Amino acid sequence: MQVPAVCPHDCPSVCALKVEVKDGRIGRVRGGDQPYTDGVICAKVARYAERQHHPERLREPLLRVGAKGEGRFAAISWDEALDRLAERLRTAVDRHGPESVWPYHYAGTMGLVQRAALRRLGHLAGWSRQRETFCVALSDVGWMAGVGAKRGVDAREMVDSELIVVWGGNPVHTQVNFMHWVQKARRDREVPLVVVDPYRTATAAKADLHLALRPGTDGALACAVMQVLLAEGLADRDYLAAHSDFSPAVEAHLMTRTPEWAAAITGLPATQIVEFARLYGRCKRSYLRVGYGFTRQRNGAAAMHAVSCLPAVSGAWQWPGGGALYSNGGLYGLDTRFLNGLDTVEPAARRLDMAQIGAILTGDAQALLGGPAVNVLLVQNTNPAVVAPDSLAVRRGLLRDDLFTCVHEQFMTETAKYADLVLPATTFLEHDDLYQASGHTHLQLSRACLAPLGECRANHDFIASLARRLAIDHPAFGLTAWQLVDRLLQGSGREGAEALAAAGWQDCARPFAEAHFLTGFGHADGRFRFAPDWSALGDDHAAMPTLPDHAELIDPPTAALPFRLVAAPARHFLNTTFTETPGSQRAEGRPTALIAREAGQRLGIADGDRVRLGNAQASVLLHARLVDGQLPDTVVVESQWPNAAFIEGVGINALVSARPGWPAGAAYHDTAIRVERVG
Ligand SMILES: Nc1nc2c(c(=O)[nH]1)N[C@H]1C(S)=C(S)[C@@H](COP(=O)(O)OP(=O)(O)OC[C@H]3O[C@@H](n4cnc5c(=O)[nH]c(N)nc54)[C@H](O)[C@@H]3O)O[C@H]1N2
Ligand SMILES: Nc1nc2c(c(=O)[nH]1)N[C@H]1C(S)=C(S)[C@@H](COP(=O)(O)OP(=O)(O)OC[C@H]3O[C@@H](n4cnc5c(=O)[nH]c(N)nc54)[C@H](O)[C@@H]3O)O[C@H]1N2
Ligand code: SF4
Ligand SMILES: [Mo]
Repeated sequence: MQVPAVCPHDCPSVCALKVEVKDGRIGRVRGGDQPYTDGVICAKVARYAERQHHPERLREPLLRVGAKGEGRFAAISWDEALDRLAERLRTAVDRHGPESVWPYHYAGTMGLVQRAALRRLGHLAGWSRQRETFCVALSDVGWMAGVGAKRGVDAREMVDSELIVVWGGNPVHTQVNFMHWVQKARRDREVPLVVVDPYRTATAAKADLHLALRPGTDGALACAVMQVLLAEGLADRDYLAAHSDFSPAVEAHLMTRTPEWAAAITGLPATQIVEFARLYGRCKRSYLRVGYGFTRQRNGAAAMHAVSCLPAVSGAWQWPGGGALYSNGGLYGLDTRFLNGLDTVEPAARRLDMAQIGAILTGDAQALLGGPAVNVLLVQNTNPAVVAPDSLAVRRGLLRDDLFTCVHEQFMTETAKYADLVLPATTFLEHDDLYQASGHTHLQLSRACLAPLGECRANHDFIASLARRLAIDHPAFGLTAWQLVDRLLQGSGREGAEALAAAGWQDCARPFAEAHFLTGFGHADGRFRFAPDWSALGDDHAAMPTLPDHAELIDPPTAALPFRLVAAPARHFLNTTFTETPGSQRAEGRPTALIAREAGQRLGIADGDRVRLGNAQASVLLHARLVDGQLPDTVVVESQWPNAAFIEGVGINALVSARPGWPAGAAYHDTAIRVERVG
């Protein structure tokens, strides 16, 4: 039997799936018929049977019996687990106050109901809140600064585009359906593909033009492109006057940002910048796919704003196949207050920065915002021992004797290994949920097609039973996930769950004029902003450029740390999800530092040598591969491998500092390092 489902993982594609189900097991997973998915999915989810039926799936609650982090546990019942957890929570709240409990959650499943489970309870209990800084904190701010609304042009429009630009993202790895639509656009026509990325990614390898710039310099490149457009008559001045705040002051500023100026910052030849600018200016129907990667820099918000100015200068927004897409996250307009437990309370608790979990758990007063130490950490949907910056500090924190950690997981992740209590979680094939997408425009429902494995519980079910133990009352805890989906849809003025299930999906794409912002950008005056109001987006914005620019906020290379590290996503993992499946492990090989051939030769490094990457925070030992297509001072490690996969058990995020970009947000690809050959 083939049943429909939706991929729950944190990927812009949010694919519709068709899953073969027989006798309680799944076979091959294929792409569904939903128009954007169009039958195409990635290899790692096609072989989801490996993950779903993995012998190491967690099946029962586990209580730590060994030392912290040692990984020795004994099975206990759910009743005992919930009793112990509730008791520990009550003690923490009595002794240290509700803010000593930190619910810590991220994007293991993107399903709206299951993802919000821990947040829902945390808000109602008055526990510490979480500032969500792993992924979109910098990119959102940069996009909102100019465009003012979190949506963009439908990628399916690329069949009308004259030019496709992928800026600071690697969709061959991170969003395979986007490449499917690129291929459709290029099948019968010569549509050039330009990729802006510090290394020759699998996406860049397909490009007609690859701009391999220095990480953290995208603002400079964007400004120089605008300079050429303005200087060479390729700007659309009528469009600028009608739809933006463009002014003589903006123009005078941009005229100083010449290709030669940008060449010195980006490391790109000025001639290549001019070549790209002319191509962009001449192809009016240019589609700009803006990635997240280039915003994982301390100047990420400024860089995003500068790049988002391009289709306003060229006027590309007006044309079919023209404009830009960063995320459609703001398209769906769902009212999530009830879902998040925010309909009855206005939580006043402090908001801890999730990326600073290392500093927070090790007692840094500033990171704790002057409040109490964290005494109970409740983890769901995330693996901070690997994915968070400064991972050695995270590990030190998790080892604290006085900290009680409970992890709700599908697998014994490195975070779970440090826990006192590990609870087994269902997969998306075992629970119901509703999905919206950042990379397309469809709302989709997914229903359980398998019984929960062993004693696994869905996020919502576990949290609802914990709420009952804690006597925290809210109508959400009395509803099933399906009923919550129904309530969410109807509470947002839509038809209910049954209707959506019958339809298969709902396409929420806006009509052309609205999707292209011809009826107005997201600001009150309807105009795109070259001069952003940063004060509306964060505090202490003095370091932010008042006009599109390169901001010197990055971790700069020095004589001692002359290289810049990009810790980019791997193709066959999804963050750390799939690091447990044999197919993905085989396809990825081992943690590898991609070093520019020229630099490697200078340092006497050969393919397969062991190299040590280091900075003031840590050092990481792994194997090297010499590559072409990146600047000599760029080093790339595709990850996120478990820490244990590295030669000394110290993973790549040990090198990444938790110092945030402005106004908040982890800077995963912004790290100055040294490189040493170990042999
Ligand atoms: N296979 C796979 N798919 C994934 C993920 C995964 O880990 N693996 N992760 C998922 C998640 S959570 C997310 S948020 C998305 C992310 O998807 P993307 O938008 O692709 O963003 P990133 O993954 O952060 O980075 C991708 C690219 O950014 C480049 N980059 C880094 N710094 C710079 C810079 O300064 N300038 C420029 N121009 N480029 C830079 C990197 O070299 C890398 O090629 O993908 C999702 N999909
Ligand atoms: N070096 C480096 N580090 C990065 C990044 C990078 O590009 N480079 N990217 C960053 C980004 S963009 C992000 S979004 C974060 C992602 O960080 P995370 O959100 O932590 O992503 P994962 O590592 O995939 O961990 C998700 C966990 O949730 C579990 N899970 C899945 N479904 C469910 C469920 O239904 N219930 C429960 N209880 N658990 C479930 C999975 O088994 C998995 O262990 O990583 C960040 N870290
Ligand atoms: S991980 Fe992304 S590309 Fe793969 S099936 Fe899921 S949504 Fe689609
Ligand atoms: Mo992410």
